[in-house]
Amino acid sequence: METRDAITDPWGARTPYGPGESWPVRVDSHLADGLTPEDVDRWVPTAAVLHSNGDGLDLAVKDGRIVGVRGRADDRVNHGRVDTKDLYGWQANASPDRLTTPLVRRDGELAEATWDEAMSLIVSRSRELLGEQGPGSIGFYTSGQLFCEEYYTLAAIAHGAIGTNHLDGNTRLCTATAAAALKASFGCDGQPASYTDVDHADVIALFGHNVAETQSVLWTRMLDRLAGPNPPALLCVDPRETPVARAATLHLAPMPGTNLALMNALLHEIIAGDRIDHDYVERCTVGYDELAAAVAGCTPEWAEKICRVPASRIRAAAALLGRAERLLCTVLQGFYQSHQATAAAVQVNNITLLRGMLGKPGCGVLQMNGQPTAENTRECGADGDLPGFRNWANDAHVAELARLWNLDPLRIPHYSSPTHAMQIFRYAENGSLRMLWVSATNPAVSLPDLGRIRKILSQDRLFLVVQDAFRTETAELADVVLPAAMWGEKTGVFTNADRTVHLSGKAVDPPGQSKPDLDIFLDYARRMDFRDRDGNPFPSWHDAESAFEAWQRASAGRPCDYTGFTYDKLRGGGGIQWPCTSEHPDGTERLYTDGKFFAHPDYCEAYGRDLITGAPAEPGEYRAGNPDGKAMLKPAEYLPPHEAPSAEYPFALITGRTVYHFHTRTKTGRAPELNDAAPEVWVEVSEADARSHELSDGDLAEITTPRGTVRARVRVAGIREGVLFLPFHYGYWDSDDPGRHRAANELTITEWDPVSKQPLFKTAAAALGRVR
Ligand SMILES: Nc1nc2c(c(=O)[nH]1)N[C@H]1C(S)=C(S)[C@@H](COP(=O)(O)OP(=O)(O)OC[C@H]3O[C@@H](n4cnc5c(=O)[nH]c(N)nc54)[C@H](O)[C@@H]3O)O[C@H]1N2
Ligand SMILES: Nc1nc2c(c(=O)[nH]1)N[C@H]1C(S)=C(S)[C@@H](COP(=O)(O)OP(=O)(O)OC[C@H]3O[C@@H](n4cnc5c(=O)[nH]c(N)nc54)[C@H](O)[C@@H]3O)O[C@H]1N2
Ligand SMILES: [Mo]
Repeated sequence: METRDAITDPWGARTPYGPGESWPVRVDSHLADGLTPEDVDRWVPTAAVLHSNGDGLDLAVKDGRIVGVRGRADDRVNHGRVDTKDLYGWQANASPDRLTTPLVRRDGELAEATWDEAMSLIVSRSRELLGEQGPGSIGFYTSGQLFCEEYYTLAAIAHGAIGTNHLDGNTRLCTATAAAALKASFGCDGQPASYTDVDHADVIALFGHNVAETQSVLWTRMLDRLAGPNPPALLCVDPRETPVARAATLHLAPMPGTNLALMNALLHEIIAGDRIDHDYVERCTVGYDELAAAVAGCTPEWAEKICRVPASRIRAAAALLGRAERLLCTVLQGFYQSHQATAAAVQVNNITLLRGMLGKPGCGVLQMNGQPTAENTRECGADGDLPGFRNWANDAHVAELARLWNLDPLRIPHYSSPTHAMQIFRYAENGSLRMLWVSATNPAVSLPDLGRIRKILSQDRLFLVVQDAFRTETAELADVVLPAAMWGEKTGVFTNADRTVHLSGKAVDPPGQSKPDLDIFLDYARRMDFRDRDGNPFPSWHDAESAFEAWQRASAGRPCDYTGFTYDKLRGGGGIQWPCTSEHPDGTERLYTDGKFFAHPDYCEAYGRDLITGAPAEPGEYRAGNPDGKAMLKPAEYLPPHEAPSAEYPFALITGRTVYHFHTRTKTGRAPELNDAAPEVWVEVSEADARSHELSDGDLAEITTPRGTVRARVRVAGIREGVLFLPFHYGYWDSDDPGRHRAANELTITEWDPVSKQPLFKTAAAALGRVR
């Protein structure tokens, strides 16, 4: 039974509403063939895990199996709606090819093993390495898809018990720039705005964000505003004609990698037209003069030459932004996975600040997340930061963490910022990192330049542990594979892109011997016999709820304060936004409503980095520039991408997503409806480029960069001339021809934004040819 055909129409029927009204409820549901709601034994509350929107859902359970989903009508995020992937993706849980036992490599082959064998191998290798080479030889690469409790536990084990600085998440590929941009402007991570701002905004501007396909329920909220009275104007900045672009009032299609030039021109126009809230800027910010000086020469005509967007359209966009009374901006991968990612994302914050569009209904900025639990990776310090948005360069913050953990502060590495993922892989390549424990991510498909990644991960000298629910491309390269329980099979909390926290309940038992990631991490800690200063077992917690309570203590007094939550309060609720404390027991809709920021030198998460070079600022420098902890207006000068189109590689190659698939398809590829909707990789080519290359829809094309070649079927599509788009969802084995590579990341480059260290998935130069 299903309430709508979400494959042919991913967004469903309109329920129009006007500004300031409440978004109407529409409950979507899908149950396995032949079942009706009366057949369901139990409904178990959770939220969506195939994007960052945090849509509230109930899992239908019958005879101990998940048999469907239903949106929660009372959830603040989705008012009952369910994204296409979530309607069908739950089927992956019961897939017959789930991992059910640990595997260890024997004589070159992965073979079934007991938990005791697998864990003993990991423990003995860890002990050897700690004895011979020290904590810096061990690294952890985790995810944006585990639960809060699991990240906090992993952060405690890595930073506290082992004392390695090498812990990061795939959030580095995903929302590292969101965090970096928020730190740069507001002194701390934490999303200022709320999804309810869509209900009030009169202008919504989307920067490199294909929300229609990637947070489809948030898009239905926008579509419903567009269909109602007094709709908002929509500005879309994307080189492709996405569904967002097609619905937009104004669509700017800049050349990939030129976002910062465009942003500087928009700022130039807003300042030249004096569309500025001078009182707000004076009261709440520092840095105005520097910003104004930096963009003084950035006219629309200057930007037109770089972005290849007509100056008149840039002016029109600036007028939209400049005249908005309630302006909501969103930013995502079109900005984040680029060479000046943080610098460009910060300019969106600058527009918000100049216009005083913060902390009021309909106003604000969503530096979006992508993965369902990426927010928790960052909060809990599993992402190359310390737990609770603590500042590694502030000794008082490190001392506080040491008190919480009852460890010597010297045990927690803080001589430099925690190692970012791209550097962790470099250390593995160089051989100084000898053990890498990968949880809930599939780097053999998702990291750039896969030829290099495969080489690194298959080295004999690297002991690779992979903890996943499936035998992924990465698991194939592992020394030990640990079978993990997934969403629906374990309990924990997670937080979406607008700070909404949900409790996700255990609906069914995990298959075979697979276990929750939390249990695996704690089992490792017990076997390693980690102890705190008083000789007690560390971490001191033992299950999800006690881990959550430990995390609550760590969050106390920090921006992401969870002390007002309990599991009971979250159970079956409609989602609550942090900070949630005894003073704000119902959570907090918007941050910075009083014009005060988390940016005071004693409190801030980071002292900032140079937006061009990424060099970290000294504490004294930060204090001198921002003694009162105001928001910071930071300019940056545009620089062209390193790998620009050339005679040999004339196209700009970008990569991204489709509405039907999630990442490397370990889940959506196992749901028949989703797999059938997009079973094979394709390449989007503009009409003019298709013509000049004698390509038509459905032809097999070859896309080549200096790193490799991929074959894909042509889709003639609305995309800028000179630009190619490949979805990155397809792993590197093609079932018809196992020798043929088809993963977009065969083509991408080993380079990253200097500030956030987020790799560049959206700038490479490529050649296009027809396969004859
Ligand atoms: N269906 C689906 N939804 C998802 C996911 C998924 O895999 N599938 N993944 C989730 C995750 S983890 C993430 S991070 C988000 C990502 O969500 P999005 O960021 O919305 O998705 P992408 O397709 O990566 O990129 C967005 C757009 O950036 C544009 N773009 C490329 N280069 C440039 C550029 O130089 N400038 C500008 N302005 N735009 C550019 C692309 O054309 C693309 O339409 O989606 C989340 N939701
Ligand atoms: N070319 C290109 N590359 C990209 C991007 C792009 O736009 N273009 N986007 C980047 C972005 S934004 C992201 S977020 C990454 C995503 O890249 P990945 O994180 O590599 O992608 P996933 O397929 O989501 O991998 C998650 C893995 O975790 C497993 N898993 C799911 N739940 C659990 C669990 O509870 N426990 C455990 N242990 N395992 C679990 C899944 O089976 C899956 O193998 O890709 C990045 N790579
Ligand atoms: Mo992501």
